[in-house]
Amino acid sequence: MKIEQIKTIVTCPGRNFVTVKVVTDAGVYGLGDATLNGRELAVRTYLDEHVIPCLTGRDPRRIEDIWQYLYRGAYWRRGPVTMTAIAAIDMALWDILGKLAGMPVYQLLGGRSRHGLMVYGHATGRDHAEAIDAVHSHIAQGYKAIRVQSGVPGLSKVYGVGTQPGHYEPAQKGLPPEESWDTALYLRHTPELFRKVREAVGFGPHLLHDAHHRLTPIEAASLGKALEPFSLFWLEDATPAENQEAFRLIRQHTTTPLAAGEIFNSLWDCKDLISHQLIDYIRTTIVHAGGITHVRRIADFAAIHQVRTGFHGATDLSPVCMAAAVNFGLWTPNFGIQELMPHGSLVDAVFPHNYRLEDGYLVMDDVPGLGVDIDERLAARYPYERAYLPVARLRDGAMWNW
Ligand code: CS2
Ligand code: MG
Repeated sequence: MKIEQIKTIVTCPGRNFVTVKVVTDAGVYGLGDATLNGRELAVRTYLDEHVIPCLTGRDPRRIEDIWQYLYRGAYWRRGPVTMTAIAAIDMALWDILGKLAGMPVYQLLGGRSRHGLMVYGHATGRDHAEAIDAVHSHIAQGYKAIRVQSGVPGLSKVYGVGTQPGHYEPAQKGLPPEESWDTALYLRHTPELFRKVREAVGFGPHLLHDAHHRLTPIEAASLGKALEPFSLFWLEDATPAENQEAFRLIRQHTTTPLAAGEIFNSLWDCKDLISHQLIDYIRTTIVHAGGITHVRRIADFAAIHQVRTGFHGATDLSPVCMAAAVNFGLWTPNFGIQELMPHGSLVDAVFPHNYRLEDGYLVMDDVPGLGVDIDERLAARYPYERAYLPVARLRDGAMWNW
């Protein structure tokens, strides 16, 4: 059996997605997500110019060998562009293997560990009252876990808070918007938000919060401590994690569980965080960390250190990645939670899929492969549009962290 053709499909049904389609001579094809928010065309070029020409004619069932070929063989290891490109090919090959076997990919990984994946939804509000309304509406929709973000008085815009409750889009059309940031205002405001949310809904629902890497380690430690009475499921990306040691300081001061890793690309980015048990949840995703083949290694490494998965699942991860995440989460023994920001109906039409939300859990029917497709004709009607995440500047104009 041979790989006959591989193509990259770029489409923008409201936001940009890059998809890989691997076609075999056996009449089956596989899909992989290759979307890297704000850097989409770099991955497409990497695939088109440097990966695809090396793969045509190979046996698509040699998933491990192709992974090692693309990772070890390239000389230049790791990095978001490389690992997203490898991930896309890897996902597509697992999809093909599932179709050949007539089984969902989770069966190939070792079968179901659970009936569905507990997800967390996004409750956002421009102020506390709006955020609390959004929490109520998520509870009414059956969500068992809810991330809460709100506007901060004194800051005109806060990332992760939409213009309407419950919705925000990570990227904006055009060049990167600039937002201003003030850590002191944020730190004053956030514990108060969670005090009010707990007062309004009690301790039943799981609550989560994302600090988007904006804090220093000591600021993160103080926020974690201030949030302890409100019993969070996790505090996410409290500080930038290039220096994995930074989390040791946070850990010394707080028992609020910590999550990190949505921007990591390999096990090497989280090895120390996991082995020293400095985090509780690893957010590294299939699309940005080398596909199912590599994320399985991360999850297994995490399992022996009692770290659970909590994959990134914002709207910039396509339904192809979500389908892979659902298959993965049904199997992985140390699954923790899955982020869910539902795509709109147009994205769902471009990527028809088999997973769905039922009473706060993502479930899927048994279909061969990943259980997702692409409507190429519809996709072609929405060409790429330049779009970026915002950047953050401090009050004095200096650039600040993501
Ligand atoms: C966020 C995302 O979902 C999350 O936890 O951090 O909005 C993230 O910033 C974007 O997906 C980046 O592309
Ligand atoms: Mg995040």
